[in-house]
Amino acid sequence: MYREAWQRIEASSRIVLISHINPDGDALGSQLALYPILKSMGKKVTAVNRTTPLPIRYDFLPNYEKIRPALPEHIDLIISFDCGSFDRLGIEKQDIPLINIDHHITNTRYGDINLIDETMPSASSVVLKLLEENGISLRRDVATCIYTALAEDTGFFSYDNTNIVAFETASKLIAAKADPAFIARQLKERNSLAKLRLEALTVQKLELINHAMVGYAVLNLDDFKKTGALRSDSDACVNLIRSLATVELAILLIEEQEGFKVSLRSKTRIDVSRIAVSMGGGGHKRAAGFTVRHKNTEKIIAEILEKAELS
Ligand SMILES: [Mn+2]
Repeated sequence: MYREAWQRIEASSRIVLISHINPDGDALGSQLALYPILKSMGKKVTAVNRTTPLPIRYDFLPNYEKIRPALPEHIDLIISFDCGSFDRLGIEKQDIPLINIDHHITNTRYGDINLIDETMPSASSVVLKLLEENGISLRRDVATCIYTALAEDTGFFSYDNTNIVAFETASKLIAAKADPAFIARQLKERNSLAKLRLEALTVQKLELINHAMVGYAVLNLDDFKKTGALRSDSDACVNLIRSLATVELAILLIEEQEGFKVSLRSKTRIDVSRIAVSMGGGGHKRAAGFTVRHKNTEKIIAEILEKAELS
């Protein structure tokens, strides 16, 4: 499969690299890892993400500024990264071959070639395997992107997807001159005051139920206005809820125009990907999400508890 994917890349000249809407570090890092490599192969490459503005915290990634919000006119191959279902790319169905590079257990295999390995700690680890299997050597800019993606998806090597592959991958990337301390500083020590205020508000609004085993908070549109925080700042808020000693299941409801985006996190027992899939979303065992098109927050919480078999 890895060979076949590379042959397809070699045979194409106008290639789009696209990651999921509301991208995280794995989405952007995986996508940007391939950008300079395909460029150096003489391909016309466009990196696309439909979200504007992009989360600024990833602005240190090489070629971050090359990402465009729209597809170019002529394309012979699309490669998607870290995206469990086609709709999360935010584009219309295209009559163009697609390589789907991912590690979500819930991936719907929407590609013509699907490089999906759910044992991988990050989509970027699948990208590294693609490069290795095809004899492509690592360069520093590429290693920085792959490492950033890996560090983010493993919670800096702390979540339970932190397996031996994560450390083996990391050591290869550091050998290729990725700088772990630099990357950690970029991601962890450049918070905006607005983001810290959104976190404070999350703690203020936190509700604990089921003997404090479940923690949830609702962030309204107004909360983002009040704090000046960006939607991407809320990723940290759901992890903050999970960090409470008693919490096994953390739920964050983020208001959108027509409903809520729901983020789920668990510590050790509850498979939140299963809950998310049954609500039309997807993700991983310990981190998943879905969206709803109504604003009845009590109903949303009750449904989650029922699916988690906690009600
Ligand atoms: Mn990922």
